[in-house]
Amino acid sequence: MAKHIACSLISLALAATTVNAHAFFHTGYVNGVSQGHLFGVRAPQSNNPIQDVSSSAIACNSPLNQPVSTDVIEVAPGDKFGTQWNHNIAGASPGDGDDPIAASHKGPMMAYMAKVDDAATSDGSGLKWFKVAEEGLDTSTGKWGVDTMIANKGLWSFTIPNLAAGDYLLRGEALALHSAGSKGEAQFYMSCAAVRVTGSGTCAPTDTVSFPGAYSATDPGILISIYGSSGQPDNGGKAYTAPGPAVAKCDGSSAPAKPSSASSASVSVSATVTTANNVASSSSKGVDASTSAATYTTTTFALPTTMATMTSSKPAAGKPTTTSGSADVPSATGTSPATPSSSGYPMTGPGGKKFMCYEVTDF
Ligand SMILES: [Cu+2]
Repeated sequence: MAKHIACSLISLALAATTVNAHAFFHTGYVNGVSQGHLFGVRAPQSNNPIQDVSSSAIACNSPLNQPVSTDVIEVAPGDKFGTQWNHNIAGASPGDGDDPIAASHKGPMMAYMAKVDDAATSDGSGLKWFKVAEEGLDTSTGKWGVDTMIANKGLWSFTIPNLAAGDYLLRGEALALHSAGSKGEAQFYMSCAAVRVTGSGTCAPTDTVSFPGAYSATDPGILISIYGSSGQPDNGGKAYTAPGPAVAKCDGSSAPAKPSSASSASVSVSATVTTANNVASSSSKGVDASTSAATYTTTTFALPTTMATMTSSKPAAGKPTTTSGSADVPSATGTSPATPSSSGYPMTGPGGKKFMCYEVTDF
C-alpha cells in the first residue's frame, strides 16, 4: 500500500474577493499621543502589499500617497513610538471586519530605523537600516505581532533606543504570512516616517542592512507555511524567526547571531494535488471564481515540513471535493479548519492557491 496526500482547491470566489484585506501605516504616535494624520509618515497610495523583496519599494513603499509629508516627528530615547495601522488610509473604519487588517494576516510586526542627513527630504534609498523592534510569534499563546496590533485597534508600539541625536527614517512593517507557503506570496506592508531624535543618546548601531537586500524570498521567516497540524496558524507550536537582522543592541555589544537561513521551509516530499484544470493555470491574483470545471489534473510540489509529518487522518480517497469557507481567513470561522481526523489540513500550493489536504492510504 502507499500513502499520498490528496488536496482540493478551496474557496476560490472568497479568495478572489478578499485580496484587499490589507492595511496602511499612516500615523505616528509618541507616548500614546497621535502626531497627526499622515504627519511625517509617507504612506503608500494603495494598501496592496509589496511581495517582491528585491523591489526598491521594499524600503519605503511606492508609489506614495500625495502630497508626501515633509514634516518630521520629534522623539527622544525611551519614548514609546506607535505605528498606527488601518485598512483604510483615512483611519479607523468602524464596522469594517478587515480593519485594522484582516485577521487572517498572521505574521510579525517590525520596526527599523536608519540615520539620514535630513529626514524631511530623504527618500529612504541607499540607507543603512537597523532593526529597533520586532514581535513575532508567542508560541505559548499562538499570538503573532499582527494579533497584538489588531488587539490595540491598529496601534503597535515599541521603545526608541538610546540613539544619538539626529534625523532618522523609521520604517514600520507588518508581514502577513497567511499565503507564505508559496514563494513570493508573503505580504509586506510598510511606511517610512521621518523622525528627529533629540536628547543625548550615544548609540549608533553598526549591525545594518539594506532594503532591498535584507530579505530573501526563501528566508525561513518569509517562505513558510504557518499552519500546524491542527490547521491553525500557530506555526505548529514551533518558534518563528522574523526576517532581517536581530534587533540592534544599544549597549555596545553586538547582537547575538540568528539561526542560519538554511532551507528549512520544505522537505523533499511531494504531494499529489488534484485541481480543477481551469483554475490550476490561473494566477493567484486573478483567480477564476468558477468552480464548475469538469476535468482535473494532477501536479506535485514540495510539502512544508508540517504537512510531511502529519499521520493521523485517513478520509476516503476519490474525486476532489470543493470545501467551503474562506481560504484567506482560515481561522475566522468556528468550524474551519476542523480537526485533522475529519477535515484535513489547509495549505498553500503553487501560485498561492489554497488547498484542503488529506492523507489517503491506497491499498
Ligand atoms: Cu492583505
